[in-house]
Amino acid sequence: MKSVYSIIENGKRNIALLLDPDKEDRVDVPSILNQAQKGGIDIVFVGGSLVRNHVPDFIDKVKRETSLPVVLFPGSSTQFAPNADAILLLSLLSGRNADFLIGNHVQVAFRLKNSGVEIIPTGYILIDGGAQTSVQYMSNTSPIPRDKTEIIVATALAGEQLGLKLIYLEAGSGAANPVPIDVVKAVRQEISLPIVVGGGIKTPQQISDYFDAGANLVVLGNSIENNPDLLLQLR
Ligand code: 1GP
Repeated sequence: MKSVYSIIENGKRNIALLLDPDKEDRVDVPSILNQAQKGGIDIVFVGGSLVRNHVPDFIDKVKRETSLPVVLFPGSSTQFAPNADAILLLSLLSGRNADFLIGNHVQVAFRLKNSGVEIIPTGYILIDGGAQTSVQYMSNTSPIPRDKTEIIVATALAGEQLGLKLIYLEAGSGAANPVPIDVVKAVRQEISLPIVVGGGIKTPQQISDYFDAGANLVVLGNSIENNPDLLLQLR
């Protein structure tokens, strides 16, 4: 299998489907994955801010339904799963909470090394999406105000300078206001790393606007859970 990072780095218009293991009872995961596999989705992300269910079991179920790469997008080190194809090793750059910059990483470092899971060091930048998000509350950090473009760009640039491999611009799950297009453009102008955008994205037009602005990967969670037919419009 190609490395997940090379798919993100070389793909110009990739879409990831985010599945929350705790929503298994409410969402028809096999049918969504079946549809995703037919086209439109390139990568499956698995994770959530607070996960009750056993993540490795959920990943096993996902892998039975799809051959798409499965990437862990963890809310904390407790969600580590050695059967993922890759992990976004997130440093929450917008926050000032050491646990989410290095603490969780130390907790899981040996298990991660022994698992052989592909590691994608990711600068995770939370941008105000109009309401308090789970990430914000759980990480005890503040998002960057959405009109502070310079601070967002400087944060992404610092992530690149630290040697991270990916910048993730996040408005928060179900955000009323997704990441502004101009913010993506401004970050694109300043850094050369691949850019991921997620949070509150609902329409094919928004997705295409993000790609035009320079994003490499757009993440969809709630919009597909609530309306799986959206997958048909992504091909
Ligand atoms: C991924 O957290 C987001 O970055 C997912 O957000 O569920 O709103 O698509 P949505």
